[in-house]
Amino acid sequence: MKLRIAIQKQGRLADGSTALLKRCGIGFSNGLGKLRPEAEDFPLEIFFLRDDDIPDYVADGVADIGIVGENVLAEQPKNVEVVERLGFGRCRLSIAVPKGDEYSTLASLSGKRIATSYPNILTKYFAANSVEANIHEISGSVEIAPSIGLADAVSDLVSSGSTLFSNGLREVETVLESQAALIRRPELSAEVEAILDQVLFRIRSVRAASQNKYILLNAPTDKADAIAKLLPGIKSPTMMPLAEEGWVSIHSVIKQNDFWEVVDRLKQAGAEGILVLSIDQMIG
Ligand code: PRT
Ligand code: ZN
Repeated sequence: MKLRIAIQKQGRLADGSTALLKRCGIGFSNGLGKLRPEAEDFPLEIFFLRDDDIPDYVADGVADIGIVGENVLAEQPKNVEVVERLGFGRCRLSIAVPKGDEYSTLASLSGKRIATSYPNILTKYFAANSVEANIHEISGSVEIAPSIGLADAVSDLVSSGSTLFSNGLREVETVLESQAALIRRPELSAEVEAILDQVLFRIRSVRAASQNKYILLNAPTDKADAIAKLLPGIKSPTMMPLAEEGWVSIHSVIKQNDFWEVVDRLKQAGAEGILVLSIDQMIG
């Protein structure tokens, strides 16, 4: 029995999805144009698909789990559950207007034509804000719609913002934040469910590791307690005397997000020789 996972064949989620599986120790050969490779050392079968097809394949039971952008799920809800958000493929669905156009609130778009590939999300968003606009669905190159006179505004996915900028558009509203998510079919056999648990355990360890750093530093013994208090570690930090009299070595794990702020405070408190290391896996 194998767990069948659907991931994007080519595109913005493809590398992140295969990299995540590899970091989980699930290797597979991607070459030879094989559409359904099997993992080498794990009971997993992989389907490479277009991202838009992934929720359907999972809902229909062709695959058991899949990796897809939350934006795709929000546009077309399917009978799948989000098990875990994966932290890559981050983007937002925004509304943008031509740079020179006036804009104050969403009501500025009342009666205007908005071009988008996300008509369902947009329709709901405008309805929720009691603004009536003309949602015009187009499947690609949304950003050129205003310049060719097809729309007054657009709603498209944005990550760096450079596509909007180079098309003379200005981002004015965020409709939805999105990232890649692991989805599953609600009903799975007990055997497949057990394999999924193993995959999830590995994914969570990898994710925890990438959100944390291992920090080592030297502190004068008389300042060690004050310095240790600055380390919001998982548990209280490890302290070990150094060969050099009057100094201790302190080890701890800190959150990636807190990192620069904590390092600044540690230096001010008298820490020296600060080393920060990435963590490969973090087993809770
Ligand atoms: O062939 P297939 O159907 O599988 O791929 P696709 O072309 O439909 O999707 P793809 O690979 O472009 O995107 C897959 C998923 O990546 C999306 O569903 C999102 O969840 C996520 N994602 C993250 C993005 C972006 N960032 C993104 N920037 N998807 C698209 N874009 C596009 C956006 O539409 C615009 O054209 O990138 C452009 C804007 O980028 P910036 O950096 O200039 O702002
Ligand atoms: Zn697609």
